Amino acid sequence: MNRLVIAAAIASSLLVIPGCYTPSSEASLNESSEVEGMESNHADHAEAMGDGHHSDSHSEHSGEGHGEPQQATLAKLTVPSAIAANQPVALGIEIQDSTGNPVSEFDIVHEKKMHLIVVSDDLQFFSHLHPTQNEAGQFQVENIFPTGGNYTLFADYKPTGDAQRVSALKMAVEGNPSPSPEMTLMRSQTLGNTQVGLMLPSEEISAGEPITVAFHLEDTQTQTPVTDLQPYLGELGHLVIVKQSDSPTEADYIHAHPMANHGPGHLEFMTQFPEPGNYKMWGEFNRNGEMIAAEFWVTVQ
Ligand SMILES: [Cu+2]
Repeated sequence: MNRLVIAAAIASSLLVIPGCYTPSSEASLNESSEVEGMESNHADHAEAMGDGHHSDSHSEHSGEGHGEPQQATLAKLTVPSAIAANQPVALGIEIQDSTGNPVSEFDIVHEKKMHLIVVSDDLQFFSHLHPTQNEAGQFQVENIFPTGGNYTLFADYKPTGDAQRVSALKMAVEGNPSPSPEMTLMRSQTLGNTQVGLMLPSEEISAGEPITVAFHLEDTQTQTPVTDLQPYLGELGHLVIVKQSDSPTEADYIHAHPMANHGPGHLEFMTQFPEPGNYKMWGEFNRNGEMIAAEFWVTVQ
């Protein structure tokens, strides 16, 4: 228990107010801030306890909720002690306040109380989950991890009366990851009957510069823009971006939503990349009930 209190105290000292970037009231952008000169990752606190492993993470204000109180929270991940690839794994996430008490009241954001983005640390695997709360207030969900290796879980949540935040949690799956394919800068991807094209203002992207990331979706049969996009979690699309690193942190995670509709099959997101590096982007769309997640790499100078 002592250790948790210490971790929470560290978290509150790390909780910085980022420069929020909200291009319009219709486009909300939850962007992680940078924690300059400080290690923002507490995943090395992971430990084995009794029936399973626990991993703690402090939270980072994710860019919404101006003027609201800023309480530090701690996310605590509980997973089985041995995790094998290719089988369902029960994940438990408890949010605690700075005194170690569970937080159980959350606001619904984009139709859910918690959004959980799971990526392998080589960014080959991506999954977007919605854990449900049990009676004790803990969030629970199952996931299948396709290969061994290290994974990062970004829990995105908003305690009632407080700011929205992101906590990065760490876990390992037995075995080794498959070799990563080469990073490609392909700008078109075909998923089922949908061709997704990515449009950037330029391939020369500078860190910290607001840019428009556009996706154009065409039906492969008719070669015309798709007209059957349905809202998914209250938006016509979601853009999740994670910076490539040995072990991504909250500061490496960006979640953006599209700006006002720009015509059939065309979606535009405003975002910015906090630092130079390679980033993987997943554009999520709902074509008449069929979920599409198109993935692209970008290099930022
Ligand atoms: Cu979600």
